[in-house]
Amino acid sequence: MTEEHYAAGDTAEDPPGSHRLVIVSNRLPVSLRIDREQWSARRSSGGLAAALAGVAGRGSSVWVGWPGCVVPDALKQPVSEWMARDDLVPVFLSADDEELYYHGISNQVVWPLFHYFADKMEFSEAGWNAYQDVNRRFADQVLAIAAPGTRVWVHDFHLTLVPGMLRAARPDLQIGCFLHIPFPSSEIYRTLPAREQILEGLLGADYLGFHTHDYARHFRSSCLRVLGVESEHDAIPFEGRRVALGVHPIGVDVHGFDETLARPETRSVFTELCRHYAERRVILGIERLDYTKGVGLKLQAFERLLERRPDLRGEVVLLQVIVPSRLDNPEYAQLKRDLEEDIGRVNGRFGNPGYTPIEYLHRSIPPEQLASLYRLASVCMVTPIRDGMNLVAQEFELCQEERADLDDPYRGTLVLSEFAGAAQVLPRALLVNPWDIGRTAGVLEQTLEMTAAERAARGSSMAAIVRAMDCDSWARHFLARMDDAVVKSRAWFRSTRVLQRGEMDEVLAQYVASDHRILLLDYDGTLRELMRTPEEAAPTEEIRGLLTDLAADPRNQVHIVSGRHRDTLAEWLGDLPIWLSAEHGFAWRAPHDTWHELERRDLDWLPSVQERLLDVSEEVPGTRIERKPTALAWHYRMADVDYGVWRARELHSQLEQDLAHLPVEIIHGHRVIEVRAAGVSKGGYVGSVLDEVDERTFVLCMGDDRTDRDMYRALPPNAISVHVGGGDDQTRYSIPSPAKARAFLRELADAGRTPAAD
Ligand code: GDG
Repeated sequence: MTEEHYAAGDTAEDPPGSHRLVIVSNRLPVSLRIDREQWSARRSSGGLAAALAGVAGRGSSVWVGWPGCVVPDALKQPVSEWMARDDLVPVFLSADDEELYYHGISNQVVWPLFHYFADKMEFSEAGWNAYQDVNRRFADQVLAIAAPGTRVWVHDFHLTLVPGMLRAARPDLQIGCFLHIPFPSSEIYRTLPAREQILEGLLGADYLGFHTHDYARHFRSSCLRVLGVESEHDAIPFEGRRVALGVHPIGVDVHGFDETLARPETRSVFTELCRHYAERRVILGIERLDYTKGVGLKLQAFERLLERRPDLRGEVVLLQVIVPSRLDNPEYAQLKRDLEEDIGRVNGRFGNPGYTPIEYLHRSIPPEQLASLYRLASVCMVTPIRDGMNLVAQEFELCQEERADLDDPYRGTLVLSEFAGAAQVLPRALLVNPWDIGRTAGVLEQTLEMTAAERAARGSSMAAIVRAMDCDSWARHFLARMDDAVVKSRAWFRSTRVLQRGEMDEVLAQYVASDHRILLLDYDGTLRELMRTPEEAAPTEEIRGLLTDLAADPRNQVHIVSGRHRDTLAEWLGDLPIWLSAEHGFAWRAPHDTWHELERRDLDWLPSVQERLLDVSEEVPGTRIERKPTALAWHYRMADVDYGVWRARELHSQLEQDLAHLPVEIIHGHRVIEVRAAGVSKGGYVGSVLDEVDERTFVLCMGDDRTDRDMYRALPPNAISVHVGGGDDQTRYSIPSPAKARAFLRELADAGRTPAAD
């Protein structure tokens, strides 16, 4: 067994925050160009590069990413060396990688699905293999350079598997991950073929950041519905770690925009634009060519405005900039054609010599022009169908700031889709549902007629927000919260008492040294994962082999101590040389022997409770009753996860009240509520097994739910008790999952066989 089985996360001794930072994103902040044997690179400004400039101090951080083009083998080494001077570490992708990992999965599966365009998802096995492979290469590159305890910050949807890969290889790393796009509702998310892998990949992080609370909430509910992992509002316990969640709406490069606006070139561009549009009011649209951006709906709303208000024809212009993007994808090329057709239609209907209602640019514009247009526009229309944040909305408010003067008749307003993350940080924008064309047109009318005082009040408050939440403070806050999360996670990890390698070695030494060992093992949730139906949890060959090997050692007595019906245990495990205790200790048998029972109890209550539970199972789909000689169990593991928990809590408290006078005990276990005859418990069985043992006997007891606490209470002080899964502090140690519990037992079985044991 390897270290990771036990030591998931607590090995770095250095305090968080004192390490180099490794930034990992699909693209490096430079674009490389190769021309025969020559190469050149252009630094990207704005975006992530600007956000991280403050935290990624020179020499104290490195950036791992794709340089943006295929680099011939002969140039890889010199390019790497050349980039290393700027703390950049390239991950080289082939043309096939670009096609499959980047276009295939990132852009044609994750991007559409996470923006709620499930019908555009095009999943392929080949694409998924490439996505995993490229994520692995990014992770390997990080592993090659990260010193112990390094902080690693992974960005975005291209690299969702990287946190998990890093965690598996290096529990010491402090891993943060930020998703720049929305996280969709679990109803959408669960259509993704690789849904488990992506969640598990992201859950490799110590700290996971989203733009809005909604996205974090959707992530939690996907973890619950897809992985069955329950969470708190700010954290998800996963495989013995605590993955913290944070909400960090990204901001814009305030400093960069201030500088651009102050430049003389920008001022002259602005003056020229003012002169050109002196007679007209400009409604501005700036977006990358993408179906998520809702440009088609925006054009319709503008068309509706001109239909309704002939007086505005000739007076307002929609200036729409569409930045070329992904044009090698036929869908994007088609989108471009569709938009151009719409633009042609509107211009044909309402244009005149000297007046073109929609002015359209299909290209990127220089920063001076961008800032000047933001400053000039009377309205900025940002109406995406879905958008993680949308920086254009914030940039517009920032550049309008100097128009705070009430007398300025041009102070612009922001019309913003409620489906952009930006709507949550700019609540004083005029929020619209972009699908509602009529109302969006109405809001445009309203904004064109709004008083200067109202425009100024709305604008100033939003500009102040944008200034305060700039991208530099976003990065600093993220890292500061990530440091806190690592500290908390480590404290939590210690409190979970997850069995560490050193402790495991002590347990092994005691086991090997003992001539008499008693192993008391619960079955469901301990040896075997909880399955959707109780029947599906039949023992695997691995489990049967494990129990056989443990029982083969004459020094061992192996007991399965379960709440299951005796017939099930006999059918599944009756042929093995082990003891079986069924029905929570009511029935038991020695290896290959007949069953013994406790004295019959007062069971008059059984029929009425059964009726009661039957009523509830008829009402709650996916629940069922299991009848045992002295108990009744209501199982809800197949019910809807949320609804099942809700009804179970209600049932539990009602039964406690109504059955208080009867000789019963009510136990809420793992997705089961059990009503059983009082005085029957696993503790009674364990007590009788341990009646005559002395302190030299090695006693190991493993369980996973509350019914197992009765066993722990009956143990002698030197016994080794182990809780499997999260959330119980009644045992000496814990192990995160049944798979790891089996690995632990396998190590015992194998150690018992080594010559040292003889
Ligand atoms: C993803 C998420 C999230 C645009 N045209 C020109 C130009 N731009 C600049 C804008 C702005 C940026 O590009 C676009 O940012 P967005 O936020 O609108 O959108 P995505 O690129 O889709 O980004 C998004 C973002 O990540 C950050 O987390 O907000 O939701 O999808 O800064 O100014 N810049 C120049 N010329 C142009 O023509 N110079």
